[in-house]
Amino acid sequence: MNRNNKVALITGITGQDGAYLAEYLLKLGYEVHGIKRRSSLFNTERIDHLYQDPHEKGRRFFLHYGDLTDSMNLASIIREVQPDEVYNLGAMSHVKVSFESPEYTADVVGTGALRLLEAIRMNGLEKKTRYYQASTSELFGLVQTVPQNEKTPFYPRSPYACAKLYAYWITVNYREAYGMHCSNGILFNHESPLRGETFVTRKITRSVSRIAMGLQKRIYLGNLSATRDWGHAKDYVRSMHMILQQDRPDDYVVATGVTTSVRDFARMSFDFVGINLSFEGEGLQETAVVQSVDEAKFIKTVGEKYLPVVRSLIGQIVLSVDPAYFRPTEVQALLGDPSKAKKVLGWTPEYSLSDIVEDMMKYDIKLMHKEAYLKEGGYTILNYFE
Ligand code: NDP
Ligand code: GDR
Repeated sequence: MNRNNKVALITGITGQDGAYLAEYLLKLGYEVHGIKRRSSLFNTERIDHLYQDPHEKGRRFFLHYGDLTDSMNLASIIREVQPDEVYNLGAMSHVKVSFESPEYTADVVGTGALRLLEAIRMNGLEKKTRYYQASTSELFGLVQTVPQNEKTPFYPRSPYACAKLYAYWITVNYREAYGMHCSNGILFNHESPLRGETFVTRKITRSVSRIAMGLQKRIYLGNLSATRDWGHAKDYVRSMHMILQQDRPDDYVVATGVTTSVRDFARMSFDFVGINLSFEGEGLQETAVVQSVDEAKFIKTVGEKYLPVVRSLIGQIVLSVDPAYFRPTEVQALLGDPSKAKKVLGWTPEYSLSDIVEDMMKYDIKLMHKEAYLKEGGYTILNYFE
């Protein structure tokens, strides 16, 4: 290993943020180590472009098998890597799923943070290693003030958020008890083409692209009135790095200061391809019907070939509400106040919400062109059992 560079260890490196952060740190000259879980299928698609052949000289990217539920494994990786910076991004990160797997979520998200902090401490690295905890706007839950900043009281609304609450406080506690450089980034929702397919923004941009090409008829969503402060993951991983470069460890809200409803995110995504929607009805009966099509915009973004598809959508319902996607307790509205991050870190987001929609829609349209092409060529997903 080349020890002239700073060394970072990232848990959750195969996820959205892990992939962007790894790429960012490698560009800064870091040696980057990541922990990936063993899985029966490949799970490194987001970081395959960073892979370096183990036989190459000057290699700066390393993956280790591991899991946040396994303290011995974490301790031995920390001992081997001797990281200058640890970014704890690993998590069972889906809020709705956490209601179905609450104990596992608590173990990975809550106790997982403790295991990692202890692994640093027990290896005698508490003065060397800086620790970043991926905290979340979900901590604000049933919001007590608008907008939310570092002083806003927490009120978690899901097993996921309760587990993140423990992780937040154990990070603060290790800072105060052992003088460790431990910080929380309280990041509001951030999205990108690498966002997991079951989070609402990516579900929408994928579905809109599929509907525009006749691959899907309708999208079913849950609470359309929920509002989120959405930023771009690329902007947000920069803030993680900035937080660990401060002389003093601290906690920061990272947000854009703009909030938008799920309904409006869907409207913007359809609008990107020239499909104008009108929302009708209320609550579980709410639907979105295609009102008109801007054909020039559609041709520019999707292609002339699919004009017959989009023309046939006029007057059709393309979005409905399905109660299956509602949560037992919901976080209805989030709006962050990033003043401290702006002032102390000098962080500002570069992407607006329409830039994010554009980035995600362009990516998903390309992806669905591939799917449509394969379908037209008579190819379907390979079936092992044929
Ligand atoms: P993803 O869901 O995309 O990635 C989660 C990562 O954690 C994946 O690499 C996953 O591995 C890994 N992971 C899951 N379980 C374990 C485990 N038991 N042991 C080790 N690793 C595990 O999340 P994001 O990239 O979006 O988010 C990164 C972090 O930031 C998470 O902690 C999330 O809770 C938090 N966060 C995210 C926000 C967002 O808007 N994206 C906002 C605020 C906080 P695998 O690929 O194998 O599943
Ligand atoms: P969130 O993100 O719960 O904020 O957590 P998600 O995209 O799942 O939900 C955002 C809002 O959209 C509503 N919604 C739907 N959500 C999903 N997933 N699917 C649907 O069909 C749907 N319809 C409406 C939800 O009810 C919610 O109000 C994300 C995760 O990345 C967390 O790990 C992170 O901590 C927070 O963001 C900040």
